Amino acid sequence: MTEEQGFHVARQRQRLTATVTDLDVERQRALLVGLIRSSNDRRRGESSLAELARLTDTAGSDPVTTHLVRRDRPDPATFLGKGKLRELVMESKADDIDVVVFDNELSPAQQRNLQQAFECDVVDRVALILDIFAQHAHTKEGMLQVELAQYRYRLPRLRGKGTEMSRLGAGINTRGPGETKLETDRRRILERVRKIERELKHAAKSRATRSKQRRRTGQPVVAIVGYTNAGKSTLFNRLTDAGVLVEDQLFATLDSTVRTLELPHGHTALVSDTVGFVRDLPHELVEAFRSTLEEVAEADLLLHLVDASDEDPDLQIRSVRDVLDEIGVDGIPELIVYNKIDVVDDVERQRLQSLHPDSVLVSAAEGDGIDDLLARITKGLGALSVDLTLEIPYARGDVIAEIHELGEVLSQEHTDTGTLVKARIPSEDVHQFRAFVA
Ligand SMILES: Nc1nc2c(ncn2[C@@H]2O[C@H](COP(=O)(O)OP(=O)(O)OP(=O)(O)O)[C@@H](O)[C@H]2O)c(=O)[nH]1
Ligand SMILES: [Mg+2]
Repeated sequence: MTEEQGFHVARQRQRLTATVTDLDVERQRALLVGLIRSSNDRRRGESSLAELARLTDTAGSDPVTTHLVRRDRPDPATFLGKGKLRELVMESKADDIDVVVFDNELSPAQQRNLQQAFECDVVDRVALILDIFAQHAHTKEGMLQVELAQYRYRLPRLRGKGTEMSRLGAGINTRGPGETKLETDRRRILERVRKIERELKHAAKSRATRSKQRRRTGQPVVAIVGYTNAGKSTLFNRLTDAGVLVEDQLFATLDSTVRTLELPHGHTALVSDTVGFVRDLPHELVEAFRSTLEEVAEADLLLHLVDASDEDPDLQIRSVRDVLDEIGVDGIPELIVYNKIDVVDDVERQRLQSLHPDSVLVSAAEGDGIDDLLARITKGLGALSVDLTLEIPYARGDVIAEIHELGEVLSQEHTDTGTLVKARIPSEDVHQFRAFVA
């Protein structure tokens, strides 16, 4: 080995050790706080805190203790009020806490005051979710969308941060736009925001072109939507052999993937897997991901996947519908699909089915109910028709006759090579004409 090679090996080894040590120190100890207005809200508050603990864990910190605080309304300055704050500060010192995570949204002033009192990082649910998105974004568009959401969230919080922002950190709320970037003045940041918005607009345009091209093939589009961790990617893989990432983590999927779905009797559709939703999904993220989410708005059928083993599946359904409303998804047929029925008993299965009599029960992991689901998708799409442009050779008068029989001819034009026909054809018959798509 030459001296230079030896140097490289040594350097690489050094780098590896550095990475392992970084991982060791990266897991921060977190104290979690949720606020409820009355004792009636206790169950909802507890389940929300349990979800906050999963989010904290996904973000790379250990939820050490959780506190549900009852208060008529948040204190404008400290959120918790003096007494409760003093108590929790003492507890955080005793437990060696590195970060305090609030389940409720904090105002910029509250966050600053709390940070001073706890003498450590204080973040809210929105910042936590933004952080997870920052860690999980892989495509250029995904990263830009997260960066934009982070700027929109942080801009009002920049005031008075000064030196605090310049220290290096490895925890929640320090990823994403580099701290040095955040130290530059608001004008520079706003310039960056505008640049990202332009780039995203550009990306949205090519996405629109792609989806138009797909549409021209006449295949109906099925979008899998649902709460995060419901098993959307598992179902997507089960339906298409796509091999997308499945993890027992929140927001494992951020970028949407589209594949062909083979249905019974030779029919096909396009199916897409996409980002999951969560209750109180930060508005900044919904805005930034609008163009990704708009693909859902163009689907012909929504498979709304619900984790049947969750303690409150109906809350998941409501949260997902709230986000769908926010992005303007309206009037698309929706099929409720309960997943993970392999871990649910008969009584619960019956309860769930009675809540939504038209629902389908499946286990994406085990394969139960998938045939039934495919049949229901076919039925759901059967009622639709699509507009296609077909080029039919002059020798195939039989095909023109078939189009008249099954669908509706919108216009036709004679060219050198054959008849160019614009036709409206029921989705279930489209496969017969695929060879003639112009
Ligand atoms: N028991 C059981 N577990 C399942 C089933 N389907 C998925 N899971 C598990 O649920 C977890 C989440 O699955 P994913 O497919 O990543 O869920 P997702 O909805 O795509 O999640 P995000 O992309 O993070 O929003 C994984 O640990 C899966 O193994 C199922 O039918 N039964
Ligand atoms: Mg996924």
